Amino acid sequence: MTATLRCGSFTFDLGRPLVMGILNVTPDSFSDGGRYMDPEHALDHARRMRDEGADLIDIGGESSRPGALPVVEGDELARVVPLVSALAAEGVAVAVDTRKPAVMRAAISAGAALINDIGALTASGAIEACADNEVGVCLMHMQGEPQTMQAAPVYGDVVAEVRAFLVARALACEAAGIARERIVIDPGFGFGKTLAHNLALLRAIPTLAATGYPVLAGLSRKASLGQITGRNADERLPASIAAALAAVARGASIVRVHDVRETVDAMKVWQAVERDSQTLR
Ligand code: 7PJ
Repeated sequence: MTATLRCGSFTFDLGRPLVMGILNVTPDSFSDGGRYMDPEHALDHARRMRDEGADLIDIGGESSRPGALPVVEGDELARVVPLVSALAAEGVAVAVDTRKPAVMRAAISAGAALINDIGALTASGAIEACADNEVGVCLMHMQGEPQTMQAAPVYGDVVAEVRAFLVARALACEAAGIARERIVIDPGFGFGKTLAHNLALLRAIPTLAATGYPVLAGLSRKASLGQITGRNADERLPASIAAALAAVARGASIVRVHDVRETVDAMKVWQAVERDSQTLR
């Protein structure tokens, strides 16, 4: 029997890697800012990712790219909630990328299956917003705040610090009544981390997975891949696929990606080689 992830009305079997498709409805995200501000365009893109095999669609109304400015609550609600309602009504498992308890509550009422918080539910009232219902939660590590986090990230032992933070947050969620099967952890690649920190965390995914919580890896198009390859954000698809494969090969359960079709193909090949060799005919 394999592990499962419960989020809202969905139960995911973690015996194969899940693919989360990114839908940024922000004017300023680093690789696709401004492209999906029109709700019909955003819905089309979400439906395309679903049709391409995304298990979850992650909707974000506040950019968290390095240097990004905060968004006022009303704007974030107006961007995100109508999309959550529309997609949830179509049976899509919707994640909402937010740090604000009011947005969490509205998103959950609109049918969101998972709250994906780059602040790991540290805002006052965030854990409570998620606790008294069945939503899943993704707890991400970040050092500092988006506006300044890439200035000079410093760690003694990056893996130990990130792991300890994530376990502490997960236990705080469990203490508030969020069942273990509803919790995902994420080292937060690029959030207050140098390339060396990101590589150390990627290599340490087995250590993170050993906590028993499923691990989400978000490396798609990120700056570290640009540092390695010398490519701009819109030329980082091969690098992103390599990173996603490196993550699942080390035990990541979910990959958060812009390019769903290509990533799903890569996951299928990996799955066939690694896991399905007995059952394929
Ligand atoms: C992540 C995220 C990530 C989780 C962003 C980007 C920046 N949520 N939201 N993990 N990244 N859980 O997509 O490059 O890595 S926004």
